Amino acid sequence: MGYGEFISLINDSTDKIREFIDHGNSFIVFYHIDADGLSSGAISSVMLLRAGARFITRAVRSINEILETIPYLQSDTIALLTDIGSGYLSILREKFHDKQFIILDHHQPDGEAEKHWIHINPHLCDVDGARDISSSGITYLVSKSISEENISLSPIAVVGALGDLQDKSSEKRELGGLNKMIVEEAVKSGLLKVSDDLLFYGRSYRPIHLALASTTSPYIPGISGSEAHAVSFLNSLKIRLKEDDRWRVFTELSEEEKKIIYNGLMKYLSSLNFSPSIVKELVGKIYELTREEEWTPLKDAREFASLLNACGKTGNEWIGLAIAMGARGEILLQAQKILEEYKRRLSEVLDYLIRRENWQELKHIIAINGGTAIDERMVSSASSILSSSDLLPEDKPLVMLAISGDKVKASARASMKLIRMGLNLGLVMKKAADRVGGVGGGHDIAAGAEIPLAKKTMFLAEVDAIVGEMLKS
Ligand SMILES: [Mn+2]
Repeated sequence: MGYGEFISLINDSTDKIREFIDHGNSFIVFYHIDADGLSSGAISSVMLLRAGARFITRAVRSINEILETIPYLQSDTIALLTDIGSGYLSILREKFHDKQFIILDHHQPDGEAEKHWIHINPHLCDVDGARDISSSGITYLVSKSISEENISLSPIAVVGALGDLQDKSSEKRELGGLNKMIVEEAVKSGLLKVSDDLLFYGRSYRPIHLALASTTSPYIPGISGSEAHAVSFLNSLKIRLKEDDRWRVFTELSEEEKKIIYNGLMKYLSSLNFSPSIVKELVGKIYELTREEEWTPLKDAREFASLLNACGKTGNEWIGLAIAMGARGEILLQAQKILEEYKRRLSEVLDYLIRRENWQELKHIIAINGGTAIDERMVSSASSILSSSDLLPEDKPLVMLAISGDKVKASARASMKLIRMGLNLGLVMKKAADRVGGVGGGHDIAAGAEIPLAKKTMFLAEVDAIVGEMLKS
């Protein structure tokens, strides 16, 4: 079991997908609203478009939207699920066993697919779906297997993987596993450039202090989100912010100046009693899309991902989908506005969170009860950022809750240390949600759930108990 088997699984499905297309079946592409989901949706759409298939697309926040839509589809319509689906195989089988599904997903599978469905998931071949490949990577490999011209989509697969933070567990913020293979394909085709540097946000086009203030991965308390603090920090290091009348950008700094900033951040963090080691997360691989303009957030694959995420999480999925499919011009300007606004709101949420007003330390987990103060669609990004800060203990996973209507949205994150100790958050969220009449699942390191509001306290108690149980064994 491994990469070879997984690639065969993909190749074996190609003929069947091609048959559906040739046979005139139409498709509905469901895709999840985060960066990996939008990238997967875009790759599937371009693939179907190029193959001359009839299709429509539909962004979804949760499995419920899919369950509600399927009964209204025409009988010859194939449901193509990307970045969602594997975690809900039993529900899908129970309700729609005679429908035709194609599921391209890297979340931990729950049960098995029907024999006549196409289910492509790395976990089926013992490939690590949390780190080695994303849904956009899977969708890309399928699209390439359908037609070689789809190699042009390889950078979008890289964007999706970075959107899911699949570089996070490596020392040098580098994509590994099958992701690395896709990176190499993209580089060979002249579509991607990889280099080593400090990962500041907007490094090639934002004034240095803004680049520093906009960097949230890793999260630097006091500086991330605060322009004024970023300016005074850089001034204290005597870094020149301007060249004549023009703001300098990060890529213009000398190696010496970069070193001064790096060491300055370490000192700054220790002075606040934070671990200086999180600065190490600033050093890593830069993935640049060679065909994009220098001054746009599409140049840097991580920023491309945050732009897609911002579109997806603000009800502007179609803009994100269009950008990932290749639209530029006016649409890109709109997307950039959405991104700026989203970043502003996210930093407000983080400001609120780091005041620790609603933090609760249970026996085995840290619970943050965001109530209605946190937009339910920001929970996932906020918990990712918090988990890359030094604000959380390494030996307890984070579970963040936000209320939306009569439902609670939960998002959980764990450290690599906990994963090595045997924690599997996907399983934890699934079990705990099951016990309170909700749905949940995901990856070992990052997972989520949606549960009834009335069961909030019970849910946290269940999560706490299951985590304790899992770490004990
Ligand atoms: Mn994903």
